[in-house]
Amino acid sequence: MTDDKMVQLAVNTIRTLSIDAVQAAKSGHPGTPMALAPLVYTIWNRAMRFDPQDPIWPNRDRFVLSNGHASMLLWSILHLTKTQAVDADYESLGHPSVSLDDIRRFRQLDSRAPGHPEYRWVSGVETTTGPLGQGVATSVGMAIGQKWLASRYNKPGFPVFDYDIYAVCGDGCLMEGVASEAASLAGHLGLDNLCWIWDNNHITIEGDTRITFTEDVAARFLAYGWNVLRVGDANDIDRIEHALAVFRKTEGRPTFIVLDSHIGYGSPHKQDTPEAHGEPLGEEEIRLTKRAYGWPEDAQFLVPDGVYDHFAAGIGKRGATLRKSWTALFTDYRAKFPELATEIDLMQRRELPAGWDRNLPTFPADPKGVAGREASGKVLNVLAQNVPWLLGGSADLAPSNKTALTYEGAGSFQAGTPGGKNLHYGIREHAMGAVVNGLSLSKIRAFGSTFFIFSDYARPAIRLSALMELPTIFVFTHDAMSDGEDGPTHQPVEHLASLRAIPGLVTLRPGDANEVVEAYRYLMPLRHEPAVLALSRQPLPTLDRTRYAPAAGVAKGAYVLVDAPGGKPEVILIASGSELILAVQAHEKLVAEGIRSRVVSMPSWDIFEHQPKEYRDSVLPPAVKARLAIEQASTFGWERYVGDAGRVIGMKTFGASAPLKELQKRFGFEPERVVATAKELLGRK
Ligand SMILES: Cc1ncc(C[n+]2csc(CCOP(=O)(O)OP(=O)(O)O)c2C)c(N)n1
Ligand SMILES: [Mg+2]
Repeated sequence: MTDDKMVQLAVNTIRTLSIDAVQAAKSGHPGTPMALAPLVYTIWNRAMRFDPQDPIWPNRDRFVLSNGHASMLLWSILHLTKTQAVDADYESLGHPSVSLDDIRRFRQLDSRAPGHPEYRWVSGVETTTGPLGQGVATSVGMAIGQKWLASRYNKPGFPVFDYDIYAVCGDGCLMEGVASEAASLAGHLGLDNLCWIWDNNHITIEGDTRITFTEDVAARFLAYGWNVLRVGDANDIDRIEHALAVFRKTEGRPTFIVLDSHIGYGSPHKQDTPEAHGEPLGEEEIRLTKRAYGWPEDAQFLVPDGVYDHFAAGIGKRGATLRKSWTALFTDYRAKFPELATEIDLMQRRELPAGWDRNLPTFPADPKGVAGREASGKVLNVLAQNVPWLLGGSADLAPSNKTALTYEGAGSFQAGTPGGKNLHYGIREHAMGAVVNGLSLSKIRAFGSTFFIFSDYARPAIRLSALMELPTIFVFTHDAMSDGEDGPTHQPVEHLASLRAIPGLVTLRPGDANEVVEAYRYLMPLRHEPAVLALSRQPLPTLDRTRYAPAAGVAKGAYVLVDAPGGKPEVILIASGSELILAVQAHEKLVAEGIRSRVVSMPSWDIFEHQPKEYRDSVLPPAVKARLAIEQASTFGWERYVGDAGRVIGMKTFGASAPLKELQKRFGFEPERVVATAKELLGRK
């Protein structure tokens, strides 16, 4: 068989596996895999530096399928290249990541060929995609990550990190705002290790893109500062290969390849129609399409002789050679730069260096106190010096969020200074969320920051962090009504409830400066959970920990801060963040009146829920029904802790524009109201 014929056979294997899997599942997206099989073939078999034997080799090129609905492209290529499975501890499992049986069971429970690419579930998937635009935006984080890693770890003669990032996207991805934010940032940063390939097929679900998407996309990317290339025929493998080669030679700017394609390529009745996008072709159409490919019409899930060998001789051989020479290089590197090599090892396993928490501040008791954001800034500056690969920044609010790393040598990440640890995301919260994910996928400990209210603008990416089990960090300040005069557009209400509702996300709202320290101490060692910090803008009194329980209780999510004299509380006040001091003040008054009150500091529902029942019952004894929660946020969900007999002082409306003191009065966040409500609960006047 000539080489050309073999290539066609390999490409058509990707196509027909995709067609058959979607048909068997009676759901899925056949048209885009049919069109993009030659692209994926070319990237993987001709360009990518990836070893299927070791899909987590640190210097591998990354492949992102941002149009995640075309997941059969990934399942086909992972299967045909015999990419191996690894487990959550990064150990190789000795079997393929995606078997032919998984593909036969596409979209079925427990199959390693799920509906959309899922990081952690399928080895070889670099990031979870499906929400359009997220994949390409995340790829920008990966590209920033590679630049930073190269800057810190590469040494003359030791290009330990020199990988590239390829991301494929559709019309949908490029209509989404998150992709525009990310493309703008990538252009600004001149990320020449990043290549996006746009599947320009003019088709989305509702029809031709003439009805929605008529701008000059290429001109837009030129304006962003990208190098823009065009391949006019998605079946022209040589042209695709050439464009990819141009990308690798391009310096100082990212590359955008416009690839003109035909959705459902080869299907006599469905090519170029939206019907090819998201439904099985149907048995008769499949026969006709296979005939058009010169494929046996009745064969299903067929991998013809020679196809596996063809990939083994391409990406398999190239990848193995590259990885072996990298491993040898890294052995020499380890001998010459043992400390840096150890950092790389630790990072790969998401572990922390020894002494990561040394010099963390302790804040002395102080009635005037310290703002949550101030304490956070101090902690971040210590941690970033202890953990070289902790880096991040804000969406243009660093002076307010107090996230700037100000110590000598921290530096600013820019095109010319890729070793800087201060990232400037610009006013691009959604892309920031995705970039933080991309950095975390690169094993960097990354954080992003903005006002808590604008967490909404990053929420889809935060949700993906949790779904991917990434240890990202989001530092959100101005967590309640404290920026008073800015008014209700800037005052978060439902945000805590909405973030607490994301499975696996740890949301923390510390009540004083020492709780901020303990919050970081808790979240830093996390390896598989993202964390959100909700921090105050205004100073919060620093509690006297000789009178009150130690702030280390934060690690349990909630703890008894101060109890009724002699224990046996009759009423429990539960508070987080800025309302903790309110609970303490009310408690003192109640105790002075002979009422046995207890204050529970509850910075994190999520962490508390993971404690054993005995602990939870010791903090919130089931017998004590008089419970009052106080939080400057939506009351939504607090019933679970205060119960039917309890009450919540919280927000049922939006806030208002006024000085904080007046807002506290208007919305009832005053000790007198807490005292009165507690007494009501106890039936006392
Ligand atoms: C954020 C988001 N919105 C909507 C969808 C639903 N959706 C999936 S594919 C698709 C159309 C995408 O069109 P295009 O990217 O051109 O893909 P093609 O059909 O060309 O493969 C839509 C609307 C989604 N997955 N993510
Ligand atoms: Mg399209």
